[in-house]
Amino acid sequence: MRLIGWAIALAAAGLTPAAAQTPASSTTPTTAAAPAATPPAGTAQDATKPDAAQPAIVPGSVGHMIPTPGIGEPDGRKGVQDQVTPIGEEAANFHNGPLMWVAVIISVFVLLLLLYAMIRFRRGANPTPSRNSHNTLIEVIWTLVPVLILVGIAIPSIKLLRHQYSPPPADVTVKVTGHQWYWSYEYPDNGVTFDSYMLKEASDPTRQANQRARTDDDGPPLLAVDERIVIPQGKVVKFLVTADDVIHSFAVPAFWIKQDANPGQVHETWVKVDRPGVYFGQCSELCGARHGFMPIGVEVVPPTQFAEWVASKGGHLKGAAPAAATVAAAAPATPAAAQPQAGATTEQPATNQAATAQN
Ligand SMILES: [Cu+2]
Repeated sequence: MRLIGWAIALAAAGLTPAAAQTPASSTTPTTAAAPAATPPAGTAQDATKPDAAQPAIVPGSVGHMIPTPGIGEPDGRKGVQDQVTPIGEEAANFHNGPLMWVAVIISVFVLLLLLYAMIRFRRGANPTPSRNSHNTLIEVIWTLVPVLILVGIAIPSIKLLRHQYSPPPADVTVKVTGHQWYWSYEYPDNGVTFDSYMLKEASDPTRQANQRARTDDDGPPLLAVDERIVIPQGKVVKFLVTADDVIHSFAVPAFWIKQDANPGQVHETWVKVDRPGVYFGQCSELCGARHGFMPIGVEVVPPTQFAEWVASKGGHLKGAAPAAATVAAAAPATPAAAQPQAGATTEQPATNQAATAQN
């Protein structure tokens, strides 16, 4: 009984600071209402981001393009997803062509060799075993042939790596930060920043009242997100990948990218997608309890629509002056409209802390 008492006291002591910190670190009192302090267990999404305050979602509009089944998402087919980047096409062709054939031929050859040895040299047919132990010619062959096969594989592999790691100059840069358990994205040249959470099912008991439920227009279950990365079609997009807590991994199979997101390090990967559409990925590093619930949604749109999307997020095109003066002038006129957007970013650490404390 005394032990249980101690356990309860310790648990209370451990929980109190986190609960006390939440309101203290909230900077905007208007949005730091009761829900921020006590999000229900199992909720990773920002409780202070009421969907009602955001513009209504129009399926098919930029940022909410309807995915094409079988493109950029798993559809039950075996093998790698259809690739939509030059690197992805080169890698998939190499994998599905030469590599696969080398693997199949070696496997069949070794199997036949085994069967031959089992039958030809079985004990029944060889009452007096052979005492041979060396054959120089065969030994030279079985050393040399694998070396030649490996060199044959290495040459195109290194060429592919060179293409992968010598990207053309970037048109758009996106900084990707992994958190337990959501992603945040920043377009440093465009002044756009947002967080991206998985959309929960309507039937999910952990979904909060202010969280939009997933629909089929958003994408498949466990892959659909509330805010997608939007990138321009046919442009070189550089992803700077990092994390703020543990190791995550930023992976989108249709782009052939899988980049570890390490705290304190910035890794780089890039894509150039010519086909407009929606492409899904997931965190691919076992990063904690809700590792399976931090999907990635990327939407590729024509450059003109990308510019519209950037403007709709309050950003500006690369090289253009930030619209700070316009925002400052507009802010006093519409304080109610400006507040939730500012709150959404400043409130984030408080909510993370609370959500993490729940685990
Ligand atoms: Cu992760």
